[in-house]
Amino acid sequence: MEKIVLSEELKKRALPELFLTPDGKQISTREEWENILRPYWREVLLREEYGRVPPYVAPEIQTERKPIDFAGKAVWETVSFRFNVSGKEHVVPTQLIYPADGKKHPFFIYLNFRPDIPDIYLPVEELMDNGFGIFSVCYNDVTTDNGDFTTGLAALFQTGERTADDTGKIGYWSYMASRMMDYLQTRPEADHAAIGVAGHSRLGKTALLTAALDERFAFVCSNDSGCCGAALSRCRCEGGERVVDIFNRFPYWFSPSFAKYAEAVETMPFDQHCLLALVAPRAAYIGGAIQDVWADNDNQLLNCVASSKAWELYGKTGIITPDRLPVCGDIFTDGDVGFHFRAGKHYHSRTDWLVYMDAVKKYLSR
Ligand code: GTR
Repeated sequence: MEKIVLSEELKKRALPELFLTPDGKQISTREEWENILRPYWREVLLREEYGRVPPYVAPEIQTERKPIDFAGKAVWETVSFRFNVSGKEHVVPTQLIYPADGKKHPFFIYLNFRPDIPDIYLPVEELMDNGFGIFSVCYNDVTTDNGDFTTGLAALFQTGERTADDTGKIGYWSYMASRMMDYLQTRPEADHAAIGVAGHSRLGKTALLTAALDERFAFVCSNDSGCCGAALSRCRCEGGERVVDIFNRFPYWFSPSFAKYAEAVETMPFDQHCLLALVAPRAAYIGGAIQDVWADNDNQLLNCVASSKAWELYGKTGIITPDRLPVCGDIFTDGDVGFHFRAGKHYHSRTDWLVYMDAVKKYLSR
């Protein structure tokens, strides 16, 4: 069915054409996407928005089993990653929890605000009961959430003042998620083709970037990520966060090169549909909450619609949605791009997890 309301909304945003090459050619095949536009958008997003993520470094790994077993149903190990770059060291502690049935399981790599297990954002037993493993890291243990690039992993890679396309903090948190993926690939408890990444808010932005850059991730769940995450930046909705708002408060999440767009969003040669499209043909689930106006839910749903054509190139179905803006209670998870819109505030709730787990299970069984 033709989407009149949604396509009118998208027209107003005058987004850069997802399928138009820099030399003005319209692409229509998966090969052209993979050979020309996929690498192009990836390059643009790193150069102009998030900064270039640091080069691969192999960490030294140490594991230790914890005595807590979650009513006999799970195994909990701490896994520490010791990074050494030119004599500078940093250790990142992470938490690995998986069902104790000796079988392989799909996993969530979870970027969290706190190191706690369980956590208000991470209902561990619920995840175990649904057959998922969790590999969680506290973002401040990777590098602190501020403009100080002499902390954690940032200290190992950043020399002097940041300039141009030097990595922002989102890039460092994302880098860690990929190193966790490296390690999970060595663990027999994980179904290596069924590992996803999830995060909330600034870490939902990070989760999206991670899945966009690292094709080993089978799925991404980006909760309430909003501006510079799942929401389109052009034509923000009444009360929604603008690029200028985010850049003025959190310039260190991005590369310094992003500054030039803060007050000139319409000049950006990209928008967030270019990021979401990089996840195709894998699964992407976006969550919103009605009281979280700041995250611009209309623009989150519109991004799902705008980027879905990348899935269609693969013969897959992007988002399946009625032709209207979101209404509280919406759960659209029948396609490979999903969106849900729940009651309440900005928060990574059990309600969100239940939607994501259900969507991922459906996806993995297709
Ligand atoms: C807000 C920021 C949002 C969102 C949120 C969070 O203050 O403006 O973009 O990322 O923080 O991470 O909790």
